[in-house]
Amino acid sequence: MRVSPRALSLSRGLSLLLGLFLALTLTGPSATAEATPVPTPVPTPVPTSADPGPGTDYAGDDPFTSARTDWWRQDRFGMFIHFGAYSQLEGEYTRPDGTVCRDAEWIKRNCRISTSAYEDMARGFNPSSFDAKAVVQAAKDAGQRYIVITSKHHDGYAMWPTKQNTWNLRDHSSFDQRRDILAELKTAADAAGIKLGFYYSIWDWHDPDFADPATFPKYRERMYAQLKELVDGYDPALLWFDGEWDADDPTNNWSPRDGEQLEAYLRGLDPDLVINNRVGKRRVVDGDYGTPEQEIPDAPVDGQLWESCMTLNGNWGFAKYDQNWKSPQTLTRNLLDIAGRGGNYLLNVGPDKLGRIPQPSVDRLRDIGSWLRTSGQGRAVYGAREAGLVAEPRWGAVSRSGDKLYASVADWPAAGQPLHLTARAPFEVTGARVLGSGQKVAVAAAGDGFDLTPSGGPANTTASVIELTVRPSGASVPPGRGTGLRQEVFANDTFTGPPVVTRTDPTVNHAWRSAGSPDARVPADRFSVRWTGSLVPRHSQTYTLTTVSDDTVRVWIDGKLLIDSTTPHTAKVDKATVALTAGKRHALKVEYTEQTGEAHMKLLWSSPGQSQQIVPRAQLHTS
Ligand code: H79
Repeated sequence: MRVSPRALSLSRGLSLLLGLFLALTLTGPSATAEATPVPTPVPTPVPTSADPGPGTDYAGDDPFTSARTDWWRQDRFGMFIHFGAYSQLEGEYTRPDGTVCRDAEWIKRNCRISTSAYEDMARGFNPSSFDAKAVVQAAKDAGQRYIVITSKHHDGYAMWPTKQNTWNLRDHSSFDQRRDILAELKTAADAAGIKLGFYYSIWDWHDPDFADPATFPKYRERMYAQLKELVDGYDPALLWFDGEWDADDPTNNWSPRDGEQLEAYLRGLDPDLVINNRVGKRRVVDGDYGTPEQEIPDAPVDGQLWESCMTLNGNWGFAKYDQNWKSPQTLTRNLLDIAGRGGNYLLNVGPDKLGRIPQPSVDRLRDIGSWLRTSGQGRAVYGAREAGLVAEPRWGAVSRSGDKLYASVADWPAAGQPLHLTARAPFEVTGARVLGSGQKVAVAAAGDGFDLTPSGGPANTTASVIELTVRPSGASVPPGRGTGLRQEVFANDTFTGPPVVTRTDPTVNHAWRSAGSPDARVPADRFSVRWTGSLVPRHSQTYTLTTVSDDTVRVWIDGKLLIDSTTPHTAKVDKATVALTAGKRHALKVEYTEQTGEAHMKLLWSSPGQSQQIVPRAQLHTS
């Protein structure tokens, strides 16, 4: 079954413009023209000497607030699927001498299986029981709202009928050649209203051209062509890169520059794509979001959206020996902790060699979904964000959605004992109830916040949700009518002489990266930028100002130097807190310098009542 190319959308106009721009600027005279040693080479324009040059700014919309990432920020919970040629071994490789070596998706490398032996093994791969509807149903039952499946893992084996080589599920397997599991999954996911994304490993153990810098451009050409096949053929909502790290055997030379070009190429193909940070070098400036793996950050992450990917047992790919399953309670509480810190949870399943999700996985997913569906408890997750107004308690997790706080209580108190919440800004509580229970919750101001004292026992043994209706009590004003800051750009890194450019800059949100700069008249290296004007907050609260900069930054509020990060650095996050007054014009000055290498400068803010975001134009004034 084939998926028809994406329908025209409003964003296509922009896409076409950007595509044209990239075609003009990225395919220079040194573009690779050599034929590739693959069966059916498809000519694809590939940027090789991508130097868009001075005046280029790669910064897109702000992922924290953009319409593009909106679904991803609301959905919170996704299914990761690790499925590939390695699944055929189900985690165990019997060596010629009869000894057994165990691993999952890394089995080729970690068990030192020769390429020919691995290829022989893959010829028997026949996931005839792969049932896209059942997979999507398992995700639905779990309450997962997006799916990310491995289209190609480190072993290089493509799970769709790629035209770039024969190392794929159609051409190198025992599987029904008429079937295309990614297309089947796309159809089933669309029918269920679930977003579909593709994992794609940059590191490739199979492609002979990967490791040698002299042949890498040929690999990259095939990689770009494969990604174009995926984007054009299956219209994924998201691309999840991996294998961007420095490594040997085979040597991985993936560079920030490679990431810069790939991200630009993909956004040219489809400006709506959500892309993880491993498209580059996993830095705060790469892609749309950070990707902690097998861990949960202990607080909201500064400067970027984030998603924790984790396994249900101890492996990503199917491993028949691994029965080390996490409990449904742990998994659900992980989701609540993550939601309360403003992150997403991408929870993995590894189908067996026939393509079936293991029953222990299905059972656990259903348990999580059952919790989410019970008594509206899912409101603590979907569309919710970090609590902001309160500190994270020891007894559970707290998230916020509109005027509600959802306190998910893992450790229910003994009868008559209070649960304490520490307030990070003044607010009133106008209502409190336990979802799925008729009991009362007494709310009393206590110490640095509130005591909540429920009248009965827990509504749920995994976590009981106390829904609080809150009203921030500090002063606040409606959105402003600012137009941005006054920006002066200097063609030197010392703010010397008259600025080359003076203009109003709507937001401080720039990614000039390695070849770009603020203006065609400003070189890519050695420039400086000063922003001046004022900042008008909407709430009287303590704000956190956060900068993401490369190479240096200083920020003053009301003449006071708050961020002083003048030792030249690569992409770095700095932050400072400052009490601001609603509606007041606070003088703001930002000084940024770029010496050599990449150039980035973003200014974000957050407060107990305001999620992290690029300081919006409406709150910035030129004077
Ligand atoms: O796809 C799943 C894993 O197979 C993959 N990412 C998730 C989503 C993954 N690959 N590696 N890791 C996770 C862990 C990191 C391994 C490394 Fe290394 C050890 C990186 C650095 C030291 C291997 C040896 C790679 C470089 C040196």
